Amino acid sequence: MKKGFIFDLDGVITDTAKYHYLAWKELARELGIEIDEAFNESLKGIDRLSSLERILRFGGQELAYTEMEKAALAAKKNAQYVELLTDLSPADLLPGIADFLAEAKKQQVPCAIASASKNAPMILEKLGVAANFKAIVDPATLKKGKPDPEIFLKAAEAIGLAPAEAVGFEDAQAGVEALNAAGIMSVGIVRDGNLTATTLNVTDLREISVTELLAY
Ligand code: B16
Ligand code: MG
Repeated sequence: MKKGFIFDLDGVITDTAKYHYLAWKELARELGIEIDEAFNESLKGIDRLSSLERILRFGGQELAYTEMEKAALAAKKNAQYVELLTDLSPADLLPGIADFLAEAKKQQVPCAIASASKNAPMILEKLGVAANFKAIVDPATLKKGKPDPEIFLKAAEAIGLAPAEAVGFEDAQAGVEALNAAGIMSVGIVRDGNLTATTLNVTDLREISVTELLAY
């Protein structure tokens, strides 16, 4: 029997990956690096600075910038990303999320957010679902990002659950690996592409109910 849910944010609750992509693409272009959507897939679930480092490596520029310069480049990308989120609203929740969260609340099932995004609290406010989460793990407190299990273990602990009592939702392979390493059941949200090593995959949360998942 499961007792609570842990959600990734980007690609599970809302689709902000397209805005991350636009902001990274513009920054990369300024640095003389061209990235495409296929490359962008490898950035999903990866924290901001690590994403920048992957882009620099991809462009053969991994040694071109100091730590301070990299921090400034990451901040520049984030300013552009945040601007692209100006009009984010409850209409941007992915299909099935609003009903699923409402049902979890009705059944008093605790929910947590385990996102690599430092913008998560602001995004959840704009989406109108911040009050549905009992805990949001602060990614600034993590020693390691996904695929390390730390973020999901902290999320389970924050809602008072053992890993085996939680269900995690992820859209990125790095996140699925983190869930598996944490010993938390994984539900893959798969729209395009594929996720492997999940307990089950769905296109969106209209395909599975709170009650069905709690019975696992
Ligand atoms: P920020 P998730 C991740 O969110 C994104 O998938 C990833 O592309 C992004 O770089 C990362 O958050 C950090 O986001 O720059 O807003 O702190 O999928 O873990 O919810
Ligand atoms: Mg994600």
